[in-house]
Amino acid sequence: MSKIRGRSQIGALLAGAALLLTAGPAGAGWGALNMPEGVTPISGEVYNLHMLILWICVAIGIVVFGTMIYSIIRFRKRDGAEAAQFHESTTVEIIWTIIPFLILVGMAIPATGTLITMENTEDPEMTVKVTGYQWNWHYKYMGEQVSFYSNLATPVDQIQGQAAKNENYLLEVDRRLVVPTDRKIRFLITSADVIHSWWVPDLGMKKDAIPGFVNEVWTKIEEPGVYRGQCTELCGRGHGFMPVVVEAKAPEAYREWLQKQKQSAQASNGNAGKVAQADK
Ligand SMILES: [Cu+2]
Repeated sequence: MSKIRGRSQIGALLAGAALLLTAGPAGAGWGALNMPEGVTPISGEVYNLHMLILWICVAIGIVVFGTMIYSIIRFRKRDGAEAAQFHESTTVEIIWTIIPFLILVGMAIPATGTLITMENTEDPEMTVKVTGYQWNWHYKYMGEQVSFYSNLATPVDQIQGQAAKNENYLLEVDRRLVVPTDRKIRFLITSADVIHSWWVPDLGMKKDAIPGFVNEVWTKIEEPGVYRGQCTELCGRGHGFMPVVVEAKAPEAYREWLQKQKQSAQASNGNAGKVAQADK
């Protein structure tokens, strides 16, 4: 009786596992579980790399657990099976060294290629300096005299649970980082106080912001849109309150936006000058 029950349980487990596997990418909720594919060539590469390594791990899991489960069922001590002895077997040692080595090389080759592309910040078409503060981000468009802080815009009553939470709860800012699509943008990332980390999953991009260091990262966004991220280095009490919002506009719309920023910056400088004059 117990034998039959045991077999049926194993059968149910195997059927469950098969169901999970066949559900695959088409299964409901898969997209929510998996990492985003993103909107840049790098994020696409990272996604493909992740899927390749995932399926290699799944194959290894099937081979290892398949062998284990088969052996447990097929060779039972109760049925008189005796363990084979492999002590000091050179052949076995060579096999279990060479196979993992080949698997690792198979994963390292594409991963190295992606890392090299990721780190290649040469020949950018524009540069934005990103500075982390406790607890907001500062963006400076290099060579454009445009710079501003980007603060959390989620109302306090939502944070304190006194109002219903927005769709982009804790992921909205007063001023977005606006960038053009189809341009190689270099980001210089640093911090003015503690270590922060600038992270936008859809752009396949995450870099530590370290005081006294300037880290580089680059992106080329293919689709206009709004991409959200967060600080991902535990940086203090307000760590959860410093989102990153990047808005990618078509190059023409971006130029218009930049022009407006310059004009309003000039206007406010002019006003500041007038106030200073009046004070005298
Ligand atoms: Cu931070």
